Amino acid sequence: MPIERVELDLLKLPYVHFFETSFGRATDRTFSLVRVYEGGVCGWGECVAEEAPLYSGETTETAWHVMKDFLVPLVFRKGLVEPEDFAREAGMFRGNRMAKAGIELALWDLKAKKAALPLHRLYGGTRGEIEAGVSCGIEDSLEDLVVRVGGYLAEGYKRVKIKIKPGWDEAACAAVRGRYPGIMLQADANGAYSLADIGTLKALDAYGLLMVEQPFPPYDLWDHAALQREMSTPLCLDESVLSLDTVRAAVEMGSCRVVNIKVGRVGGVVESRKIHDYCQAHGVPVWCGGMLECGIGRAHNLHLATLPNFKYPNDLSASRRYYKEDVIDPFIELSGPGTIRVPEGPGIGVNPVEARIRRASLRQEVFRS
Ligand code: OSB
Ligand code: MG
Repeated sequence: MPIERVELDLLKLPYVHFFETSFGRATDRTFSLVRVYEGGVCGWGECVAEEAPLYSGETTETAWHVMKDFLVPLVFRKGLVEPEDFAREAGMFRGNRMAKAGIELALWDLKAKKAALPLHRLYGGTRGEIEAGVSCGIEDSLEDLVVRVGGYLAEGYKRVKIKIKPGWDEAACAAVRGRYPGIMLQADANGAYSLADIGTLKALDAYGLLMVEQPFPPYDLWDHAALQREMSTPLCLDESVLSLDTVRAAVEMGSCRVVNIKVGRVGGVVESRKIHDYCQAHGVPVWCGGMLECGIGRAHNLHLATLPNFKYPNDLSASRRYYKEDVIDPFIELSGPGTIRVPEGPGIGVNPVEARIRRASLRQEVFRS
């Protein structure tokens, strides 16, 4: 049957603790939820576009506009229900990948619920538990950072990523590495450097980092390749990876040795799986990045991260690391030291809580076929 109704919700949720990157400090997150209905079954998606076009060119408002005025009408006009059909047809529109992913994810959840299977079974996932890492923002002082990292380690996280920017890089790595010598540690610059900073970046080789993520801006594949030739630490690309084509260029050019997959950034699960398979065939490990999603987007990420070439710990943490009132029941929690069990119920396998969504909602719109 065709999709009979689509609902969009714009939510604002306060963080448990502010999150600061090279883009600035945020104390809450605005994002949208997508619901698609077919014959009384509801599929859920999350659109990870942020309020400001800092991480990506999309924003909550551009994504809303593209979903409302182009993607939802496309679903109705062509009677699209299968996520693969939607991905192919939505390809007629350029860019706007986070908007596309929001709808595609909802269609995946719907498909799995209709088949009464957890999503990871549709994807061909090969594990029931994923490795959970934690992403730590820039703090007011190095001591604050060390204390915060210590708290996460005490909760059981086995891999820590710290955000870096010019002026908060070597000292931050030295402080954390000095206090916790044996941990899996990595750094993420969100594109804050240029080739002129090569000395600072090369100095990070001394800290035994698992990888350095996205030192240069997104379109600088060439300079990433030049830096990777000079550094022994593997580079990982996040913002640069928008599609299978950009991954092929990056891998062939030697711009990175590791790839961060975010389903929103690449426009959906169909594209994520293509990237995953290409990387697997070329000996490039991947891991699942995060956008500080609420439980709905994070549950989607958990299922994706069950694929076999997700070889590093992921930016997937427990609900409480992000939000006091996550919008799902039960909350996502660590199931063992540094691991999260993947839900086994149908679809995403977590239950959205309507009352909490209503409380956090800034705006809702309903579309009928
Ligand atoms: O660069 O990985 C990033 C959050 C928002 C935007 C960009 C990034 C991040 C994170 C969060 O690091 C990771 C998470 O969701 O746990
Ligand atoms: Mg990143």
